[in-house]
Amino acid sequence: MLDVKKDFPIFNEQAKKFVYLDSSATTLKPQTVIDSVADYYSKYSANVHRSIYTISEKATAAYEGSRSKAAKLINAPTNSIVFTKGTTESINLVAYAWGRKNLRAGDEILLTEMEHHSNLIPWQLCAKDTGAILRFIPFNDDGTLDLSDPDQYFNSKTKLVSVIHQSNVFGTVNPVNDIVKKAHDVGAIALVDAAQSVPHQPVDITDIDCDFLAFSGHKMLGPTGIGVLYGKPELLEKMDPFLGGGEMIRIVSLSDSTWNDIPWKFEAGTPNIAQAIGLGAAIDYINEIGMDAIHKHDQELLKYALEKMREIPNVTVYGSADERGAVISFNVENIHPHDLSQLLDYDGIAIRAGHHCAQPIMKKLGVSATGRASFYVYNSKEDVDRLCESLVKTVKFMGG
Ligand code: 7TS
Repeated sequence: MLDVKKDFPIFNEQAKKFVYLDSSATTLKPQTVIDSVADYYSKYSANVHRSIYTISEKATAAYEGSRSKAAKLINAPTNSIVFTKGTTESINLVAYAWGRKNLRAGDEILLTEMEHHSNLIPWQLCAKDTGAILRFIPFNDDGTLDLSDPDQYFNSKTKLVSVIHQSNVFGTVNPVNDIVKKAHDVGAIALVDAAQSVPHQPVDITDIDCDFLAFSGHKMLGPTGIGVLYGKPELLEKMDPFLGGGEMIRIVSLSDSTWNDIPWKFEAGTPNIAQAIGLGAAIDYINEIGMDAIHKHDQELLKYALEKMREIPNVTVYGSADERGAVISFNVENIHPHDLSQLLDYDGIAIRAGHHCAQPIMKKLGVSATGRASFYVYNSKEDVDRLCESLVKTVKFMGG
């Protein structure tokens, strides 16, 4: 098991022993990431790509260095990495810059029933504007996708397939390689929402062969306000810009303009420089531990937690896919997850309670909300023990 709590200053700040189990929402930040952001602001806080003086060149080099690190992490060419605000903005970028241009009335957009709202609402808006039709691959009781009859979903009308790689509710790791292949077989393009997978397992875009892939820096130890859209360069080249403004142009006249090369064509205005630099430091930190070691650590914790939680009476765990990440959604009989979360907080344990931005999943499960514990590099088996002790106490308190 990894032992890296000492790298995360938040654990020193907390008065009582703090157990953080909400990494699917956002992760804690190691000192190296915090230092890299503070360093930029205190030592070279210039704008990027526009000035020829020392600290500006240093800022540009650090910003572009982070792009190379993000590219390497998913085995992509550097010019295929567009910096965005996060996964949500990455998907919206595709829905506006690719979707509005390429989708027509009657075309089908294929999603799954287990999407995060950020991979659902942009396509609802796009469907309204274009007349395209939304279709959904359903999920089974165990939280896996029902791909038993793929021809029902993949057909000549399918133009875009957009799927969540790892569910933020069930933890299920979906078979994205197969899904992308099926999309390509019917001539559709494929987007993978990798917000929950890139931080937790090796992801190689040459293996998945997706056309677009989106993830967020803050879910992988980096700052908020920075995310990535990977796009196949030939697709990015053909797309019009998403936002217009400074730096995304080449030549501007009063009536017309031409565009910068990719990826800068999609980065209008002053970007989130400090955040991008912080993401680079987060990737360095992850690489130092090693993604395989992170995945192994997560899996060991997940197995331990699942075994212990399933033994607690009156606790229902949702989802039981064979291949899954370290996130567990659950409910305790007769107690609302919000109340449960508050009771756990009295014991210094932070879980998420709510619909997890996946209301259609809640509806299908027949619940309004669930509790959710999610794990990352700084969690230990002791954290799981603390969660389970607190759950047992709560169940007893509720008369279970
Ligand atoms: N896609 C998935 C699979 C997610 O889990 C999230 C955030 C997003 C997209 C959106 O990412 P953002 O960085 O643009 O906000 N998921 C969660 C969660 O599970 N709890 O809080 C945020």
